[in-house]
Amino acid sequence: MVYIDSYPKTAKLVRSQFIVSFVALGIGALFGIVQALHRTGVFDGLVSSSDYYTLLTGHGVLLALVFTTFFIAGLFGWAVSNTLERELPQRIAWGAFWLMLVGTVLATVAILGGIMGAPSILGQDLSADVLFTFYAPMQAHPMFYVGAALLIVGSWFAGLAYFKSLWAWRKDNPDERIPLQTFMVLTTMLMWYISTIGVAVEVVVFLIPWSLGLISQVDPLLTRTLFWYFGHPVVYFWLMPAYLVWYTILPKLAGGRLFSDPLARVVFVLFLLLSTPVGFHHQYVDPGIPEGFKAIAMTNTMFLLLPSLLTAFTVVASVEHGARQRGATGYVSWIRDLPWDKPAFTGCMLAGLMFAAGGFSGMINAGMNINYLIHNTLWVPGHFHLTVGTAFALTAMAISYWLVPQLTGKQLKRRSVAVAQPYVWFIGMALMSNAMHRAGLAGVPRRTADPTYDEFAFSGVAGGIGEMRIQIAIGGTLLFVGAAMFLFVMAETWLAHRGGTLSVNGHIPEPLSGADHSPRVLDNYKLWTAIALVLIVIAYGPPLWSMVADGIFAPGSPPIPV
Ligand code: HAS
Ligand code: CU
Repeated sequence: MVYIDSYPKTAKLVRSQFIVSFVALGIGALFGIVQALHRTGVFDGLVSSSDYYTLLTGHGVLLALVFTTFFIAGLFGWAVSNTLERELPQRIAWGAFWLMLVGTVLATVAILGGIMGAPSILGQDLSADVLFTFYAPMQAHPMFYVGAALLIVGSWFAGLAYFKSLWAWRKDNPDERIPLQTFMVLTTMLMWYISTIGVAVEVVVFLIPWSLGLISQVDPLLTRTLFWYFGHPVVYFWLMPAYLVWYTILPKLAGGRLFSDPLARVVFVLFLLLSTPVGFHHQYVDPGIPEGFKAIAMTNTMFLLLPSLLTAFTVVASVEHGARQRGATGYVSWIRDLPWDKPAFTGCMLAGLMFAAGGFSGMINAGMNINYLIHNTLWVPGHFHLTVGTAFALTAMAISYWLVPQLTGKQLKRRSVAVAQPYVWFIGMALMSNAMHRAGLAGVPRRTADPTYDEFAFSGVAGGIGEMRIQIAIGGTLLFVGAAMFLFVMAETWLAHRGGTLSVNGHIPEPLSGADHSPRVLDNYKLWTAIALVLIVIAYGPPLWSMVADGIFAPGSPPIPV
């Protein structure tokens, strides 16, 4: 039976979440092309350079925070209901949706109000050009922070709906292993609960009172630290849903089965343990954090490469297994026999391929000494457009080609556009992110509307800055076209009439090595959460203590001697 007929209520919820997510994608992509053309000097007549930062904030918030969170909530809701075979508890799940939506609207209005000259609220003009990392000392209108807080609290309730489903399922199935997709969802959510505490404290205790004028100052180092405590794990909150798709759905699309359920569980547990005690790798240049603790964060980060490297091997092996099931032979030529005409498959594969490059640039970021070379340069946006902007975004779009028909009961429309779309994204991103990486090495700064300075010539790495800029502009334009193609296919599919039997179904084949091969301890959430907390206390305890010991609102805690 089609998903929409088995779980009509949750299907409606997931559809609503996807609609918000896709609207955010459309607006965010529009801001993206405006920026790409502005900062490369190709066309800077549309917005002023001071409004550039507001658009940049809108771009980051709508894509990295809203498009992602709503899509993930939808994907997770589908995965949990489908594998636990029950509707999500509706009141909590819809409550979560509305909280997140109200939060999103407040934050977006606060950002856009800054450009549009909206009326002042609470005695302050609307503005939020604080970028998607929104830490002090830049300050936004309180509405922005309240919106951000609601989005996060909403996501907590979304998680509660998954856990409640598990508890209900457990009563009926006392001895069964947690189905793999649900296991992945819950592990991700536990990581999310642990890490969002940091940003929640930052926003509620510091930024909201400060923006309301209730307190006169905050400690920038402390609020940055609380932000990055969350700011690294959030990237795995984006990555783990993509991994859920690559592990559980991609092998099926390739015609095969996942290699190993136990290994997939180990990978997710490793993310739960290691995602958080690494946030200082975003603060290598911050004063006031002892070098030794930065080195601990670097070491943990290097360990954190392990689950992704395991994933690369397992997912590729599972896809190869699929190709061989379809009769492929040869060491390399099996790649030819994969279903490259299925947009969901192609999108996930190209997303994975790009993530291999994005992961390697991440390793470079993580090296404490090489980080000084690329920090705050265009290299970093180059890195994260391969990771969140492709590994996540392209996987999300690709899997929508497979999922939305099941959520609506309608066949995918405009299939030829859908087949071409991942390639357009891939080529656009290859141009843009490669040029961004190189421009970063040449010293071109990130977050800069007009990165040209009188009497200063950026030294070229290969080719010239002009050549890199034009690649960024062309790449950015292709990405906009790619997003538009995706939204066009979605709109056409959504608006079509239901009819005919669907060519897709949500059945997930058993892995070659199944859950019965997985040690039971892997499902022991209490144990893993406890270890994760201990690692966090070791990594963050002393430096955080030194930041708060001189008063929590006072900036400039003296550095601990090392
Ligand atoms: Fe990162 C900055 C380090 C992963 C996102 N990162 C950022 C920022 C964002 C971001 C948004 O250490 C900017 C924040 C800001 O605004 O300032 N990152 C890492 C490391 C990893 C990493 C070590 N990042 C991600 C992921 C992200 C993401 C995932 C989003 C989803 N990142 C950093 C550091 C900074 C940073 C520093 C700060 C830089 C600075 O100075 O500001 C690792 O997790 C990466 C491990 C991944 C691999 C690749 C494995 C390959 C796979 C491919 C499978 C293949 C398939 C198919 C499926 C080692 C899994 C292939 C098909 C074939 C046919 C072959
Ligand atoms: Cu990070």
